[in-house]
Amino acid sequence: MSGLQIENRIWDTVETLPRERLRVLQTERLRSCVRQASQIPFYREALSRLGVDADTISGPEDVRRLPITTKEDLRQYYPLDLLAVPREKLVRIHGSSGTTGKPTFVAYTAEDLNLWTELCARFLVAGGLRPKHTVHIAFGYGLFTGGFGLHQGVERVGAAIVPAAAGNTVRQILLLKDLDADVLICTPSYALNIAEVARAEGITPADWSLKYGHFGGEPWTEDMRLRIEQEMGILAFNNYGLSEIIGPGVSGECAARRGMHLAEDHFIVECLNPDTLEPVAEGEQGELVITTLTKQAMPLLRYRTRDIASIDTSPCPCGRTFARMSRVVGRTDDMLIIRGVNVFPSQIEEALLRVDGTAPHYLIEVDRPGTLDRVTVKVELRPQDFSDRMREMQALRARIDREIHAITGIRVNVELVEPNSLERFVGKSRRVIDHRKGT
Ligand code: DLL
Repeated sequence: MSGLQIENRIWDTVETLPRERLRVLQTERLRSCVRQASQIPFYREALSRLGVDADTISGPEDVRRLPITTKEDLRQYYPLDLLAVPREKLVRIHGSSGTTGKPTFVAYTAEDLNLWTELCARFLVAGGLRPKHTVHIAFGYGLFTGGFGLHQGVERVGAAIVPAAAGNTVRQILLLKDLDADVLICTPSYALNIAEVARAEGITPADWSLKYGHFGGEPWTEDMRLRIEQEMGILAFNNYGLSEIIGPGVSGECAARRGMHLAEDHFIVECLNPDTLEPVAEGEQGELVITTLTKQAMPLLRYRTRDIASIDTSPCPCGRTFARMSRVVGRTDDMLIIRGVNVFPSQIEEALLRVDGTAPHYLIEVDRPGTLDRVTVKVELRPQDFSDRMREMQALRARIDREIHAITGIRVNVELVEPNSLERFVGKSRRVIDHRKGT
């Protein structure tokens, strides 16, 4: 663990609004959001079918009367048929990082862009960013919201930006060192990749000025955080968002790092049982369903994120009153059902990181040769632990198998592979190949 600590600073006093006043603000905004959404024929019809009139909304709970929106709805109205403003009001269009088929787009008015910038500044400051810092952004700049979103947030705070973008890891390390970056921004898997290449080049944390990392865009575990912090000598902060809603900035960690504060003044976030769409009890895991309260160009009502997490409204020592979401444990569409047991790739990652001698690089392959599912987990060894001795390697495999079984309850085939043999990612990682799909 790094010895660094950060001072608690709050970007916007609204973040400490008493929850009773937050309710009032959310209620007012929910009414205006329903009015704004009514500009879109799709929502106008759905709202009138459900008999919802903005004036009858009396509290944030009334969000439950609104229609649900899914990714399929966005696909159906491709490319930009869910606009609530005339096209000439748009100033930016981004897209989701969907790996299959057409992307889904998100459009911004000038006001939306300003909001997005503020939300990114908010979590960056909560996680230690100060105007004196130099920030290295190794996210892709493009349709993906990571690069531009974080860039705008850092600019708003007034720190210096090195817009390195993703890729060419050796060069990233040169820039990080020579420009004395204090902060690294990228996906957690790319941070690990950078750390690994730096180590191979003989660089230790003493050789650079990095102090903080802001990582997001994909699920990662607490053990992964520890691993990145140790390798880089930094404090690592988690931040969450999705392009359909606005991009990064939906939530982020404060100095206490006990969950990510949701920007509840701009979003109502429900945590629902994905099968019944009923709310789960506070602290229990469910699917996050988000309503945008203030977005102009593309307001979304009860958007099913498919992300599984829990929500905690208990007071946080930092003084912010906004609820915190847990890490995302996985996505409903990433969840593997293995012989009837639900398993998230993040659980396998957690198990692997508990076994000394493995690198946090892995690939999960699932197939069904006969009638039973078979899972193979390919795990990369660290160069120093790679051995010719059969007995040592077998003991390591057995340890991995035991940890995976303890966390997931399933037995898998563990295949140890050579150092540096699995694919490395500069953006979001892909850890699962499910051969059962499409069969
Ligand atoms: O990944 C936005 C973003 C960029 C967030 C950079 C944070 C930092 P999309 O490409 O639309 O947008 O992907 C959104 O990524 O639904 C989650 O499944 C996942 N995700 C994003 N942040 C986290 C996180 C951006 N901190 C999808 N932990 C979301 C876990 C995350 N999953």
